[in-house]
Amino acid sequence: MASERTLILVKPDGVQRKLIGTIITRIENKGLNVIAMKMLQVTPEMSKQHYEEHVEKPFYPELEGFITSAPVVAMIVEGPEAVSVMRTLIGATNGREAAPGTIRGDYGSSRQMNMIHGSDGVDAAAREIGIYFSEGEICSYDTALGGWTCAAEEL
Ligand code: IDP
Ligand code: MG
Repeated sequence: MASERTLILVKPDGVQRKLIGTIITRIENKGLNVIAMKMLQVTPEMSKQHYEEHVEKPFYPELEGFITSAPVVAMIVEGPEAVSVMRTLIGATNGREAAPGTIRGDYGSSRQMNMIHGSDGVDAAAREIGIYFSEGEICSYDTALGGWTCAAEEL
């Protein structure tokens, strides 16, 4: 089981609703490591890069307006199967359909204002991390908890 990295954003609605701490706590409680983090304002150019698969879709102008409307908190999260573990923790895109217990299921009811972004695959994660972070901003580390959060044979 490979250790993976994924790009997580607390989106503008999450920052405005003061959910930064709640969302980080959910990630830490799951046992994953936050290995890079910063607050920034996404520009229209960054939005087009990040959401390249959606740029031609009818909802893209709304999405760009939303993601550039206020600061976001960007993070790189690392751990065993971090990409799919985070997608499961985040829940379905539409908060009205997201399962209770997921972040989107517990804190929101919107399809657009769904508080958090998580990369949908390992390749997408590598590409998205490159948009938000330089190599020097990444601080990968081992924790003292080490083998108590995941058995060695699972890694
Ligand atoms: P995901 O964030 O669950 O991967 P995507 O389908 O990749 O969902 O869409 C990216 C983001 O675009 C969503 O998280 C949401 O904020 C926004 N979005 C998705 N579909 C719509 C829509 O139909 N109208 C407006 N915004 C949308
Ligand atoms: Mg997506």
